[in-house]
Amino acid sequence: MIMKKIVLVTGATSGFGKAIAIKFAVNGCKLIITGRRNDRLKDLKMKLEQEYKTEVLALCFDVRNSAEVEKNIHSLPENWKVIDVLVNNAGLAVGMHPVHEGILEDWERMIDTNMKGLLYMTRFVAPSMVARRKGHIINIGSIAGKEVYPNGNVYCGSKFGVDAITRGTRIDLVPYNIKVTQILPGAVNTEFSIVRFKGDKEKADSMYKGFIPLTAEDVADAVYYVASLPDHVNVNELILMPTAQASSMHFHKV
Ligand code: NDP
Ligand code: 8X3
Repeated sequence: MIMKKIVLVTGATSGFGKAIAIKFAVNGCKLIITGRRNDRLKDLKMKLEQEYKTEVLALCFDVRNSAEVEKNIHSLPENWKVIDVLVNNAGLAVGMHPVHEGILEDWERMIDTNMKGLLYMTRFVAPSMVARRKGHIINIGSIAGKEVYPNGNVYCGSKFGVDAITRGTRIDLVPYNIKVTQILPGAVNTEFSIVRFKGDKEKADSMYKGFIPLTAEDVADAVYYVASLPDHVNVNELILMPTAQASSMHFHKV
């Protein structure tokens, strides 16, 4: 079924965001793709336009900068202003230390990106949805937003924050017919762990040894599923795990 919607995906330069953009493009949507790495945005825009014959607007900005978020959303061209689906995906984990050894700069990056960035995007996109009484906000949380694990302290805190913000957003926007969904994946092998371990690819790869993690495409399928339901149906939250992962800390590894 062709879905004629305008979908904005943050963090589309890698991992889930890129897979989500492709999934919606394949299904006929117009895409607004965002991220900080402009070369990757340009490559993805070209791919989506050429392979899937869809229209794409690429916006390069940092979600942590509220002025940049406001400027980019408020200066959208007329034919891109009606955002039907906002996917708040941009996010990261940086560092993995016990709290007494935590690196303050890492904490700021996680909290500013995962919580404040998501809030800024919502703050500037939602008013047009409210005015139209229509729209869908899909936040990418994590199993780390339901269960804490050793040395996950601040990342988990930021995702518990996403969980609370998502629930609060749903309550605030229910009078305006706006759907609010949280997708909470378990382990997915993207650039996530490379960022977490600051470029140590060996350490990143070791996280996914001995079991089959989810792929970014599995997450994109779930996001597309919740976005394609009838107008009167909303998925509040969807926890998506590898079959070999029972909880944040319980893996069946062979
Ligand atoms: P990736 O590292 O592959 O992608 C992260 C994306 O976020 C990139 O496109 C990056 O773009 C963007 N991003 C990061 N910081 C900023 C910023 N300040 N401004 C704008 N964009 C930013 O990771 P994943 O695809 O795996 O992660 C996507 C989301 O899923 C994150 O919120 C993560 O917490 C969550 N998640 C990941 C899981 C996993 O196991 N991989 C499991 C559960 C949830 P750029 O660098 O170009 O700005
Ligand atoms: C990413 C999954 O378990 O590494 O959100 O925190 S986990």
